[in-house]
Amino acid sequence: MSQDNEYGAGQIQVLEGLEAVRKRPAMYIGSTDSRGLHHLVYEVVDNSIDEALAGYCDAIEVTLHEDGSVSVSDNGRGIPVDTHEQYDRPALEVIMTILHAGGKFDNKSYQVSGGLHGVGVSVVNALSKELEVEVKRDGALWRHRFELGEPLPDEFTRVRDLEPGEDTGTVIRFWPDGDIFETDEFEFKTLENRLRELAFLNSGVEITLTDERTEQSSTFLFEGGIREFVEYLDETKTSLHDDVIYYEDESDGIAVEIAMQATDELQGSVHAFANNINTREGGTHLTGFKTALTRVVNDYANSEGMLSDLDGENLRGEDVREGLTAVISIKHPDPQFEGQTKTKLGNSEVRGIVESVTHEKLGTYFEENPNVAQAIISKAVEAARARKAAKQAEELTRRKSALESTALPGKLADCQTRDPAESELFVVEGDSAGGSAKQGRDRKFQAILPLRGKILNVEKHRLDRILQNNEVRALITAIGAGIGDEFDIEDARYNRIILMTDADVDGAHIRTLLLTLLYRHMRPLIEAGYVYAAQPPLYRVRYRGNTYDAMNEEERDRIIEEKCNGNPTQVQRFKGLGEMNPDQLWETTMKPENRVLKRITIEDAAAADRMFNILMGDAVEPRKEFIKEHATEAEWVDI
Ligand code: 0RA
Repeated sequence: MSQDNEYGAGQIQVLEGLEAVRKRPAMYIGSTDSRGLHHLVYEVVDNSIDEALAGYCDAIEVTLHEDGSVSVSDNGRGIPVDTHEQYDRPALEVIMTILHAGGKFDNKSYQVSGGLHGVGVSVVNALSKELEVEVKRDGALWRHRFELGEPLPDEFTRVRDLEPGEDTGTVIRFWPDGDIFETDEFEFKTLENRLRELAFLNSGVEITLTDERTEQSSTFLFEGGIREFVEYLDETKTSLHDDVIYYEDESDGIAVEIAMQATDELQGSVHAFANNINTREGGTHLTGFKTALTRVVNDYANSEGMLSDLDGENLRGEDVREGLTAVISIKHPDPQFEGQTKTKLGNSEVRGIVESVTHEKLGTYFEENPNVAQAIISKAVEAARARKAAKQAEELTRRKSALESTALPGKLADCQTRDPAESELFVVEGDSAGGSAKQGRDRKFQAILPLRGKILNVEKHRLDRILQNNEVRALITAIGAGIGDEFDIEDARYNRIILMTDADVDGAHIRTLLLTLLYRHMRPLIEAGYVYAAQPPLYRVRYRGNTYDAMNEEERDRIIEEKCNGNPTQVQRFKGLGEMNPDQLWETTMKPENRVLKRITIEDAAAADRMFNILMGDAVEPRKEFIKEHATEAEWVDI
């Protein structure tokens, strides 16, 4: 170790690097909110995954400690502790303190590092109050500690010799800096979802998450890799064939793995990953897959004369992908990430590689499994027919049709302003609540659309059938932006669409039906943050002439305790919106100064897809489980 009191060139580089990270953390980890906080963990785990991809590690353990720290341990080779020649300092220090140094050490073929995180573990170090590394290698256990990213030179020690047969590995434990992050609360579920995904994407690596705060623990190990990922995504669906279709190949140092399964669902989902990063914006791997899939299916269908019903037309990609669940995972030595969120794969050579692998392997699979090919093609032909029928219906429902000006639904009590930015649409369950809402509202900017009973379950029907439903049509015309391919958010007549349903099981069901419709067919509304759930109070407490409303039982009890000396005059439970008079509804649920709205967000397309399947599909048990688990999960906002 050459560590003297004067700063060497290396030391200056370290301090400048750490300072840059601490000054602009968002540049390195995206944000300093909960998402950024969780990125710290992913960053450290990625290093262990790299070690696994290099073939030296098959177990990773993530632990959430009670003191707010997180540790990530692996059984890899251990971070090198000898002197790094270029920097003339311990290699471990270089990796932990110099930006982007991690990867320069050896020629690992695929590093996880990419667009989303992959900035290197030194960034985690810079953003941690304290960080401790324990390495087992070269016959000993070594420990090194850092504060705010800076090495504590006296705290790099060889602790003890390894026992004979003792495993090598690395443990990195860090305490996130509370001055940097807006929150210090790690969420088990969030981490669990990402670690599960990593375990699917890296078969044979066992990943354990332990929460010492709650004594929860999950272990993921999938020998079947992305095949099991597809089975997981399709857990509640009916598959059209027994085994998941799977193929893999490597070409020019680029590894391609694809798993897929056709189901009897209407919704399909293709999830594309590059170097373990969920490329939500797609890219060349996805394009290559889609092109080849459509071609292989059409080639086979034509050779078997299966397209005679389509007036000589070929199947479109969207027909073929109806009900198809697929996971594409590629690993590339030098991935280029593009797009707004850097989640679009840009490498142009990947397109042709995925295309030809798919063409060859899927073509062969179809030849060898004609029953599967035929099941997939029959489904696609049916989809194509429905698509043609829907096109006609869609055009009729389009706002900019000749009917437009007079076509607003009769039940809509529209607002006076024509400025969408100010306008709100309350979609209300039932005519009686609709009546109260109409009387209670501020008609300047609040419109009311009462819907009667349950709308059609859109998960179960194709668009042509959905568009025949009166309640659905009323909603589409009121919003005024079309639907499906024709949807244009620029035409939305309201920038807030507020679902106001009863706080009971029926209300939750209707809200879910509406959300499914919006999610499947008007998704930009959700993405733009235009969709909200109203939160009517559940309880009203009176005490000596004062009235207090409570959203839930805890709040009710707190009010009774704090405002009523434990002795309220009256506690009323609102059973439904219809029980409130117009004034109460306005004061508690509609008036902007008082109300609490829950904004509906789509964080994770894969999770959302699963949710809608579980919630709207046929299987009852998973649905019950899911509702119990996620009952309180959305984000609360005051608007
Ligand atoms: C650089 C070189 C070598 C291993 C690692 C980094 C390494 C880093 C981390 C971070 C967490 N776990 C890790 N495991 C390994 C390999 C040097 C060698 O033994 O040849």
